Amino acid sequence: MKKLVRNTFMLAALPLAVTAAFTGTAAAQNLSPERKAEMGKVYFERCAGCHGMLRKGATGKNLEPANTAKLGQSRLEKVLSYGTEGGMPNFDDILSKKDIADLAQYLQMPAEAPPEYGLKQMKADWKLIVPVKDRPTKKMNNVNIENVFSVTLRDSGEVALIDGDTKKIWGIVKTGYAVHISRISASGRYVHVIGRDGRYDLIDMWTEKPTTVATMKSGYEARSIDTSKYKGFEDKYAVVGAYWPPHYAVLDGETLEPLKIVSTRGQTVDGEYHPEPRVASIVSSHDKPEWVINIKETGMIKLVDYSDINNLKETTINSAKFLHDGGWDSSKRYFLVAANASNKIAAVDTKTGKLAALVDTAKIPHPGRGANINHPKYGKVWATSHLGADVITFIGTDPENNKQYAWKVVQEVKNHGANSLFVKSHPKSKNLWADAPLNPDPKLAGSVTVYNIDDLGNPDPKPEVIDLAAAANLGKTKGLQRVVHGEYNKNGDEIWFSVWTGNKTEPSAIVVVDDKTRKVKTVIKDQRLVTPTGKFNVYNTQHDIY
Ligand code: DHE
Repeated sequence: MKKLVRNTFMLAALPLAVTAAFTGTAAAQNLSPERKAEMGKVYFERCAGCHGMLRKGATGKNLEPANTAKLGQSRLEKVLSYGTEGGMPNFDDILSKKDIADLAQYLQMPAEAPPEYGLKQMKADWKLIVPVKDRPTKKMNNVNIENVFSVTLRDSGEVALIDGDTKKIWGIVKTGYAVHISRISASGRYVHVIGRDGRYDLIDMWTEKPTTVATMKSGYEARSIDTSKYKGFEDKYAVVGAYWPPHYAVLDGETLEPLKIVSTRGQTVDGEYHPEPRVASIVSSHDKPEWVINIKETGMIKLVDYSDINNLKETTINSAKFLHDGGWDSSKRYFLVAANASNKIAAVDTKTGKLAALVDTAKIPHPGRGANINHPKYGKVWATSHLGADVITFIGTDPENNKQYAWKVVQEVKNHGANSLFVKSHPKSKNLWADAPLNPDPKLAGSVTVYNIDDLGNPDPKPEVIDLAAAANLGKTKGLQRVVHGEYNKNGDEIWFSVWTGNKTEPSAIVVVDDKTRKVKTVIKDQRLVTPTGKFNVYNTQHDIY
């Protein structure tokens, strides 16, 4: 086993306790215990996010043996290799034929539950590296930190903090495996980052170089974090949502000391018990001491009042199953979240604490945080693109001034492909951008669509499709060059896209596009930029500008 641990590239990322669960006792069929453990790790890293640790399905289908056995070995191998139009990505560029065949076998075996993880263990794993009293009392660098981008270096387990003014890497910080998102403290001083493996790091930007001042472990798998942003609570608390075990934890915002865990297990909106209701997106209100916490499998949206964490109040709002990602409308009163495998967007009114609407959309909406624009015909709208359809959808968000359009799909325009993940705009921009990084067609995966917002009022708005992978000029790579996640700079006059090769041995890049001319301004290439994916501009993330 030791030899195996050294030889398998992903093993370091996964806690031993999870490894043990993957090597459990279920019938190993034709896989040796070592191979089964390896496939368990591939499943954890590549599949569990969409299909669940227990394989009960969410964004992806249910993969319990009753279903996978029906598909059979050969069909499973095809789906794993080439993906599907329903949003399942292809893996033939990153997994060998043998891995794909063995993973197909693994999927026909029963799933096993990883271990639990409670407050005692969480406290024991927490590390305060630099106590608050030993941190600088003023900013000790000349970097314009409001325009820094925290960039996920997915496969090296790091984030790069890039100076948005000079486009130079200010620092690279070791983190958990495949950091999913970065969020910024209310003060703008700290970057909070959460690894897919549940490791949570707090990075101080007042030091000469970005410095990790605290780290904790939120569970074995996680995707979401935020901080307390309401007046009087700035930087006081942080909250982290875990996929496994399914819970959220409230932490001290400046030290990450774990204070409280709340389980999310329970009934779905249909009244059925679910053992793995994972915490998807979390967002912090600016107008109340409240987090919006979206529970994927149950379809429940929790409004969690953090003003008295010993007597925590939760308002539970029924929406639709498979909640995933979302963002505020431009007024920051309504939170719009994709119930992605239900093909719906739920809009929550955080002022009244009630569901404002459940809006039917095209297949598998995937907004990231979405994009807020002033539509020439429909007024204030919020946009999402889709994993399962080649469209961008606009939903009216202004019930006060445009009641007839509020919470309705007012328009759908074409995206250059399905398998899109993110749309983006900025209040100062006239452009709306969308990617399609998980498209199996290399040309589509490497391109972005951009609409002029003023043109959206015309009967047949014409987008421009730009091949940014070609502009990055990385040459031929084995992995697909997926252009992913647009993020604006603080001024809203540049948009940055990652060119993600999905393979840590190959070069990747960040392409900086001039928003007005739509021409490439700079291509940031550096051998330290390993598989960049998400990018989070400090100012825009701190103030929820998108
Ligand atoms: Fe994400 C956001 C979950 C795959 C890049 N992703 C989110 C959020 C969730 C989520 C719940 C919202 C967090 C929030 O706002 O609090 N993502 C998942 C998955 O479960 C899934 C489908 C599969 C997995 O195994 O993780 C998945 N995500 C991916 C990727 O493969 C991406 C493209 C590359 C990567 O780095 O892993 C990816 N997800 C992102 C990014 C965001 C995100 C960049 C933040 C978008 C934003 O603008 O806020």
